[in-house]
Amino acid sequence: AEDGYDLWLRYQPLESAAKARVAPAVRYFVASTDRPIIAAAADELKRGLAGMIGAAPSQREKIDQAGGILISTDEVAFEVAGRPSGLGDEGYAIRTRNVSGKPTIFIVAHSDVGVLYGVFRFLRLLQTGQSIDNLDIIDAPKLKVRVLNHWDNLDRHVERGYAGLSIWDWQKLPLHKDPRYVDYARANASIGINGTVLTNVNANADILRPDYLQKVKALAEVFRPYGIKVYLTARFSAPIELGGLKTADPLDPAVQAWWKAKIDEIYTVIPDFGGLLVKANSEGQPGPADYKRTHAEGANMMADALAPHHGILMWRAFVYAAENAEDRHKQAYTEFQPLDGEFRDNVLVQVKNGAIDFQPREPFHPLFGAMPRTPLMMEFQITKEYLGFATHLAYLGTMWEEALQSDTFRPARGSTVAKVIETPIDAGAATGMAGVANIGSDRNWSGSQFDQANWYAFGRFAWDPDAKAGPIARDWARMTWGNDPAVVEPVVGMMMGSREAVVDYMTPLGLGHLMATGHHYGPGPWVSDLARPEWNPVYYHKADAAGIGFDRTARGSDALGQYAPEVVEAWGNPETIPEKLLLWFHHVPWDYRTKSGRILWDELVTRYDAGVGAVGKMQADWDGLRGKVDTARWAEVRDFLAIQHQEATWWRDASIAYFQSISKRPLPAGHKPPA
Ligand code: GCW
Repeated sequence: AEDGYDLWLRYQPLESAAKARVAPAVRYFVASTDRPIIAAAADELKRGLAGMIGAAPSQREKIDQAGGILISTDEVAFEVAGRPSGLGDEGYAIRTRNVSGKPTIFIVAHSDVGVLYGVFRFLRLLQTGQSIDNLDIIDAPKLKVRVLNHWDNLDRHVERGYAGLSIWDWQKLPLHKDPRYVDYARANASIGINGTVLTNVNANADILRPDYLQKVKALAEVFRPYGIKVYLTARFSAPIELGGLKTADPLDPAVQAWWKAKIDEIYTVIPDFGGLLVKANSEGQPGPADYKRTHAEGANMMADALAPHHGILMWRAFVYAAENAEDRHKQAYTEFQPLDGEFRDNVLVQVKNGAIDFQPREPFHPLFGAMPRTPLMMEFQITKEYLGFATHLAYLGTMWEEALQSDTFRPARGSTVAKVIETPIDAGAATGMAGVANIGSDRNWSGSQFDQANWYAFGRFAWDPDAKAGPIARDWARMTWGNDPAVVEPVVGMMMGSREAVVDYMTPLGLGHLMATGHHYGPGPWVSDLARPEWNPVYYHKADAAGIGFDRTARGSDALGQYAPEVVEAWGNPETIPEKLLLWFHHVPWDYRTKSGRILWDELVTRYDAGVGAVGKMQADWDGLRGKVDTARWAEVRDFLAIQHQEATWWRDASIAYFQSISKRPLPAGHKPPA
């Protein structure tokens, strides 16, 4: 059905010429399908080829004729495939080799899951219209832990979810396993995701109860053949809520014993359980600070209980406190940086890409590069909490590439955020990336057709943080909308400009956190009456008669001082900071001369106009695809773009009207006031 359910695994029939070329090369396969992961790989191969060339390959005992695909982890296969190196535990090689004169495609890896990834890669070649002659591909993930974070509550409400209820149907588990769980696992494995945290970081301790663990076990069984481990969130006060203890103090022996017993119990039920994710002392969550203990003391207590099982603990650095008057930008660094080197080996500190909160644009988080003795993992938000939920089209690949390619200058020039997270702090240390999922029980999974691209791109960046957003968009567009260049080019063009459009109509020139209160949908730059100062948009833009922007230089909050000296130097001066970050770090006069030659006020208005204009352009591009893609998906995208255009206009007009009441300046020539 043309409803988007199949995601990027649509396996549409190839054109007849391509079909004729490919078919003789993929007539049969050889694989040890008695192993569950290899069986899953073989199933996918059959499904994909049946869809694309109209015939599933048969299975044979050995390579004895032309047109074979050998799927293997065996030494002999490696011998023939030429012993490709650099595969690691999860990488793969795809190579064409002659076996007694018969051209054969080898998909080899050192592990079953590596083979599974290789098969998905092979299918991607066909899906994206590439040749499968003389293959010689080697690929391996650069990060070890590649996980989704579901902010899913046990009542199936998804915090910041815009795609319906949680797909985890706890009431019917463990006896009923929705077939969707398999498709979820396939989609994730196809992009290399190897773990999933099932529950919300604003955790409910009940997930750790024995009855829920049976349900988690059922999900783990579905995911195992796809190389996906389950993880859970742990509420720090669970020893009180579930264990009946008086305290959750991490240094209390009874608390330590409770966690040890609980974690042992989890591993009895789920032997390959991945580990725990904790949000502590942030936005009202309990944590070690309640007992005057540090984040390291809290994390280490749980990490010690996980270590004998090789489990990991992901401890979030997203903290800011109501009683703390320090610039919110600074708080995570202030609390965590001094703890560098104090965390156990199996702890990963999970850091959001920016220091505030998943804004359309933020500078990179100053913790990256600043904790060389602590494994830091990246946290991106796939769900678009601050970027127009599921209706606004915003491809996040460009945003993630921008964050990952930012130079931290720590320890030296070229130490990009990507390098920081890719480089283990010592041999064997963990590395990782987490993405807050945008998945729900909507038929199309993500709430819109184009939001599937963000799930897809997240997997690709978790596999390779040095990947580029453009080629990822192109692969996704081909797999999702077909290989016709008349479709691919406009779709990729729309995607690549889409996030900048959102920045322009919501928070141009380095503004941030101006969304309406609570739900974060639509403009609210005027809001100033919330109890906590750092929840009010006025705290972030600081517009006054003189100008606009948050002075975070040494003259102001000095959040800038948390970055390396090279960054401080470049960004400390309004003339040398990239203009897209200007108002994040500087309070600038309304008549400040910007790069375009316009004064700041005129430039601001021009940016808002550009954002709305870019959405109009996307609408026109999409109209041009009528009849070139299926009607159902086309119409949905058309409608969502209409919503986006209406709301981009709302953002622009409301923001300009509000800021004009402060700047008291005339609208620049060329700006059309609202009708
Ligand atoms: O982005 C903010 C959200 C909260 C979220 C929090 C966090 C899960 O508004 O809904 O809580 O961040 O990341 O912990």
